[in-house]
Formats: sequence, C-alpha cells, structure tokens
Amino acid sequence: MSTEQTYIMVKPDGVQRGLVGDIISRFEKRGYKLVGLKMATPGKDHLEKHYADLSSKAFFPGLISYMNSGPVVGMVWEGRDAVKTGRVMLGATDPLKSDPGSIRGAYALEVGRNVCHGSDTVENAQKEIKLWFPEGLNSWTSAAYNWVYE
Ligand code: YYY
Ligand code: MG
Repeated sequence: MSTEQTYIMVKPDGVQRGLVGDIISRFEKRGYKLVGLKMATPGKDHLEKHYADLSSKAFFPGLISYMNSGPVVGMVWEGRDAVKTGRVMLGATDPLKSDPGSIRGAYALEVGRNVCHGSDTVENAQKEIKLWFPEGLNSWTSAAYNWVYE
C-alpha cells in the first residue's frame, strides 16, 4: 500500500454525455484528493504522445481521431493505491466485460467509446502527469485526511 498519484481523463464521449461530474464525484467520494484538473483540446500530436505505446496497433488511428473529436477533462487524483484502484473504478477496457459498478460498466458499451482513461502503472502515471500537467500540480492538505485513513 502506498500513496500514489494517477492520471484520470474523461474522454470526449464522456464530456459530451455529461459524465464529468459523476466521474469526478466517484473519485472525490472514494476519498482521493484532487491535485490537478483541466479541460483540454490538445490536438493530435499530444494525443499520439499520450498513446505512444499503442502506435503499432490497428485501432490507433481510430483511437486518435476519437480522442481528438472534442475536449477532454484531465485530472490527477492522489491517495492510497490510486493507480490500481483507479483502474478498478474505471472497469475493464472493454465495457461489456466491466463490473456494472464501475464507470465503464455503468456508462459504456464499446471499447472505442469507453468514456475514460486511467494510468495503468505508477511509472506511466508519472509520465502522463508530466505530459498533461507540465505546469505542475497543487499541493494541499485535506481536512478529511484523518477521516479517510486510520
Ligand atoms: O488502459 P485502457 O484504456 O483500459 O486500455 P489500453 O489497452 O491502454 O487501450 C487504450 C484505449 O485504446 C482503450 O481505452 C480503447 C482503445 N482500444 C480500442 O479501441 N480497441 C482495442 N482493441 C483496445 C483498445
Ligand atoms: Mg491504457
């Protein structure tokens, strides 16, 4: 168990469908601390950097075009096991295989419209946070800390 930061992003379909508030709310209510938040329309080059590891996949061009189809909302959440738990909260990549209590399991049906992104490892989270928040994050002490952690 460790305190981690993870990069969570509402994809263009999630923004268009009015899911931003719900997604933020789930992380906030779980007990995670918000240390970065922005809406962005960063363009193709930036999105290709974000998904660089997938550049050889057949679905890559479609993925980039979908991600570039409207603004996204990026956020950084901090707390206990944030990377792994964030992924559980998102659900499986294919929404049909996601737990119904997860974000994708509740709101999506197709892998190419799966509403949200979450870092998959601590190392990738650090890379993604640098890419999306080059200006840095917000350091603050949550008044709820001792009510969330023993
Ligand atoms: O991390 P996660 O989003 O759950 O999956 P990745 O394997 O990193 O793929 C990124 C993104 O690519 C996925 O959220 C949807 C899309 N994608 C796709 O369109 N078709 C696939 N067969 C696999 C992934
Ligand atoms: Mg991924």
